[in-house]
Amino acid sequence: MLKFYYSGAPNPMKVALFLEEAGVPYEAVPVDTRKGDQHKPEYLAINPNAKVPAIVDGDVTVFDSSAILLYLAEKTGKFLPAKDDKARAELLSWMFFISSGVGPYSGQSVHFRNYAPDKIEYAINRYMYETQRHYGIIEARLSKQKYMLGDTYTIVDMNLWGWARLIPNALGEQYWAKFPNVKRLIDEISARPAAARAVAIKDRHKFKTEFDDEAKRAMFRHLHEKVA
Ligand SMILES: N[C@@H](CCC(=O)N[C@@H](CS)C(=O)NCC(=O)O)C(=O)O
Repeated sequence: MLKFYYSGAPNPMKVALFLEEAGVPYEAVPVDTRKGDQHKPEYLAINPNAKVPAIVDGDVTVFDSSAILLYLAEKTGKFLPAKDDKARAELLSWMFFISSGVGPYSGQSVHFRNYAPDKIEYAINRYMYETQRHYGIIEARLSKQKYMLGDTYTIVDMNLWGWARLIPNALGEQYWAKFPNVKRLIDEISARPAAARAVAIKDRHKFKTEFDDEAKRAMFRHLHEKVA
């Protein structure tokens, strides 16, 4: 059975949503990133980047959430747009836009707003600026169409859902008012039974909740290693 290496964080949750939506049988394997499981040699053999998610499907290993979504969608033939060059180009453009822009900028915005030991105004402003700029582009698109690729719910919407439901953490609760169409889509996806099941997966396992020194050492390794 497919093994899904996960935690309750945004990137694994996109994959959980797909697995639940598509009805793919899987075994959820917890990777407790606050305990440092991501750095264990057996996990690094699956994902050398020491992050979640990753999947092992028979003799196939895939890491990085967008790569996993594309792999699973192409394998199952589900949640993809029409099979023509134009639709595939749109699919790839928006998948990469989300994975190289929305995800990293949102993640850094959450970090500098909530976790950095010093509140660095320049860093907070830069990452919030870029995060809200990316959501502005998505808002403009969703003001003209129901889903990211038109009339059909696809992996691009699932990819967006992973991070956009955390807009309050990345930007602040008040930003929902700036992105009403992003909110419309995220609320619609969150109301789907598959999304509720995806979010509930993490209750099957006991993850560490404290963000103590062990967690910081595992997740913020730069705190203990000066490279600049
Ligand atoms: N580009 C990767 C990023 C994965 C990522 O940053 N995962 C986070 C959770 S959302 C993680 O594993 N954090 C633990 C750590 O940084 O040690 C993807 O899209 O899967």
